Amino acid sequence: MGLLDKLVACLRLRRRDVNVLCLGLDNSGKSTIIDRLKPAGAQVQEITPTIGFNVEKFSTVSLSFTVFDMSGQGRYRYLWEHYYKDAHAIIFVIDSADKLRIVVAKEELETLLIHPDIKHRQIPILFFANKMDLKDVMSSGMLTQILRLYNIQTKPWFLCLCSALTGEGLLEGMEWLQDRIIEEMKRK
Ligand code: G3D
Repeated sequence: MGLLDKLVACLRLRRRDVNVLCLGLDNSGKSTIIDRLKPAGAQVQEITPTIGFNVEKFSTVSLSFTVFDMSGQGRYRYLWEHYYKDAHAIIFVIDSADKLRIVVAKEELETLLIHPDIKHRQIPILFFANKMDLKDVMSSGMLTQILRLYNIQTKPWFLCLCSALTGEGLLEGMEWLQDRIIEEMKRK
């Protein structure tokens, strides 16, 4: 048990359980990101492509995350919507180097945003613009334009540049997401 865990136990604070959906096209880096977010000992060396979905669990001081790593392969994307209702937050991963399929990512995002279980909720969406370690990636301005993120006015969202390979940006994004989830819980 780490120091913070002991402190939480001493203060008898209970971590709140939250469900987070990790969405995005196949090959965008969802599994690699989730693997990076897990405690060091739990990291797996070989990451197999997600068939259907995987479930991963990890905790921070105040939240206990269950992350649904949803397969981005076209034939499995229909599964996503079954998990919208119980989700407290969404992580949408973008391959910032994939200029060909960014339009497909935009269409998937649009479908997500108009879904009845998402449309009227203030569910936070963290966009991880992944693979920033590569050359010739799309900038945050470009991604905001192409994905029309400025049209998302009823939900808190954040476009976070990151690299699952180096770990850069992941913590910043997760801190933002955690704060929004806690804010939303307090609001209810
Ligand atoms: P998915 O779960 O969204 O399908 P994966 O994607 O996590 O399986 O990653 C797909 C490929 O992208 C993997 O390469 C992985 O190593 C690579 N990748 C993930 N994140 C990054 C990143 O930030 N930078 C770079 N350069 N590559 C990344 P392979 O070769 O195993 O297919």
